[in-house]
Amino acid sequence: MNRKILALGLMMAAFGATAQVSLVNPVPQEVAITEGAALADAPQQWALNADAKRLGGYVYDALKSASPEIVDQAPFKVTFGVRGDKKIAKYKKNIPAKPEGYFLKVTDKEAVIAGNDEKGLFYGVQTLLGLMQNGKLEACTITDWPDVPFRGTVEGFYGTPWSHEARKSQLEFYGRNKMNVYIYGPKDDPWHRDKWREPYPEVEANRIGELVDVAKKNGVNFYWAIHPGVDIKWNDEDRDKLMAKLEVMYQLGVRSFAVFFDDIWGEGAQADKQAALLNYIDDNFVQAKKDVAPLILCPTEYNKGWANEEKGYLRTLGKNLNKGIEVMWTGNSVVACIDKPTMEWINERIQRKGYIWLNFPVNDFVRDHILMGPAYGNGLDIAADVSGFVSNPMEYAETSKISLYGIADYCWNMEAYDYKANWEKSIKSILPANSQALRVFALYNKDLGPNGHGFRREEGEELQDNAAKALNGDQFAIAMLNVACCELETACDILLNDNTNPQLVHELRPWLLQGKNLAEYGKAVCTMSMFAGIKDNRSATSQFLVFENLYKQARSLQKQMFDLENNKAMRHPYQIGTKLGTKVLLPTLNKLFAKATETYNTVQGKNLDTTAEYNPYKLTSTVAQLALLPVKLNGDVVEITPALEVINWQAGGELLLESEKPVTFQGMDFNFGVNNVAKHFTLELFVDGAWKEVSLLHYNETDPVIHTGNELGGMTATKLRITNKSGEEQKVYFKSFKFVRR
Ligand code: LOG
Repeated sequence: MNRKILALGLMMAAFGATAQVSLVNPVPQEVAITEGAALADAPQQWALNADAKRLGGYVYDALKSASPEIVDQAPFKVTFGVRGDKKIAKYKKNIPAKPEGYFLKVTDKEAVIAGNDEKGLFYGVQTLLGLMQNGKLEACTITDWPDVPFRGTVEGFYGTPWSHEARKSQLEFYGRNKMNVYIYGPKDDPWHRDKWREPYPEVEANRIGELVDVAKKNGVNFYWAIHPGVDIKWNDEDRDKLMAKLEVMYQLGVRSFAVFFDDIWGEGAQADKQAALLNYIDDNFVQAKKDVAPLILCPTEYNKGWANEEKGYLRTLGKNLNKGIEVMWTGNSVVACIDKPTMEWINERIQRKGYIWLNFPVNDFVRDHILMGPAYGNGLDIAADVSGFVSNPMEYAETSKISLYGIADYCWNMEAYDYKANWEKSIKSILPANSQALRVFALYNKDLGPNGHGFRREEGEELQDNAAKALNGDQFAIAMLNVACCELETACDILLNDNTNPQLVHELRPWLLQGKNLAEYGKAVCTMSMFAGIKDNRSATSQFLVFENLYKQARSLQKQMFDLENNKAMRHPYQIGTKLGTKVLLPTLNKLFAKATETYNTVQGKNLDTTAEYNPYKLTSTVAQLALLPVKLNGDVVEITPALEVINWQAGGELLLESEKPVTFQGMDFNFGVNNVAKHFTLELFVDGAWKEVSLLHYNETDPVIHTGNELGGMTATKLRITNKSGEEQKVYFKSFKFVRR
């Protein structure tokens, strides 16, 4: 076991859960609890003691805005400074010589915070505040520094960008949890991507200026990212436009920049051109200004799965890019945990340490799920192999904090990272007033469900045992599943009425309502399971809670869940569904439903329908990126979940959709995000044992939507396939696919 963890382990053993230091996030590197010193009430008043030059600036503000009153003669003295300051001169040797490091000493009479640099001092202040979270304080010394130099988030998802308020709240959260990077790059901010050449309108511009200020106050570097690759021309005109836009952003106060080339192909995707542009910005802007942070590049081949070794895109970047420029990396695939081998692989190619863009807890490819689980699975041994580590969160900013709390801890003190302990702490810190309810609810919102990236998370392990036994008819296990459903319902109701974190409740609301449906469904199914095989001796008139009524109730709840998923006001416009408990609870309940109904049918000689969740459609594809996309049913509309990245559809590659029963078609359209692409694909329906081609067309030259010819209406088939018949690879998006059945 590592020395640091051991030290912490002993300390925890001695002081149990009350150890004040266990409240601090991220877990500090080195902690010593002063022996024999008991817990004291945290002082209500502080006397500040520092060199004159420290009595101003963001660290001073952070100290002043903390709850203790600042009183000159207060008995509790807080001495603070940065290496070299007179007031902390005698602690010089205690300060770790590491960027952003600090030394903190707490006794019953005073606290000393000595930063290796100003940021270190800021983090020392955060630790002191963290230590006093529940009104107590105990004597200890802490020596602390971050493992990863750049830690934070990239607002880089598709979907509704975060609100201004949400961003400010994030920046404060990063400050408290010692994250120092926020990269602004929401895909659906027009001035980031589609209108990258144009300046922001005044209102938006002012907001960015304000965010820069809030970031500074919280020790966060605000990076603004530009995404020019969709339509950039590699000429002087576009280069100058890009430089002009950066200059406008500089005037707003931005001092850190990133350039993104993800999810594009063609002209914009050339490594040598990208490197030349980045170098130009570096030489003529970053170096010239002198107060601008090193540039960050998000490459087009940003994960190993997409790296084309023959064409050598990544090696060209590695060779050509100026040394100081950072290169982002999402790992072995778009959505992946990061490990040592992937770092070794990429670092060798880009000739620098990769800057991690972790696609978690982002849910833009599984918008029917909200993700409240822990951040786990990344190697605990990669601190020295990464130059930075940022997480791409969900459009649900407040809910994302649950996982981000873990990212902060992981990046700060990797080897000591305990994701389970961190998650428990996180839940408590995000909703202290109703943390138990939040915890219960979050248990059912961890996994992503089946998805195009095949990325899954643990969920429902605590139910596994009872779930298996319940399916074997164990009555106690069924009762325990029933208890779990009661708990879920109670948690949903409590949270729906929570007024301590309205933003969180607002984000969770569709899932809370669905959680209540799921819980009620579970209760009905568990009761059905109890009644299925027994004889009810009550007189007929007093029997209402009998199997068949419970069966009707369960059916009704299945429908209510479905209706809620398709409720226009509630569903995400882009991807249907509001799902939870999909890993263990819901599938177990569906199996129990079928089983209880079968038992009842056998015992009573009835013929009730036993299917719980029915999806008669199956998708398969020889195009790897399409093979895992879920198919969704919405009344008579059948949709394939969209993909967000560039699809490399190989020559002859096909997408096959099969139905259990023959389908009579009313209409169909799909969108591959490219004009005039219909001619490269064929659509065929399997009718009466043979494939029949259906014509494809665009209504006009500038509309990427592909429509089918009139002959489709009324055709009946059991399967359909779309094939790339062009003889060469087609690069397309998979923005939508749907058909309507009669
Ligand atoms: C995008 C990102 C998106 C994420 C997850 C990168 C570098 N780019 O497939 O904007 O949020 O995957 O869907 C991406 O990850 N493309």
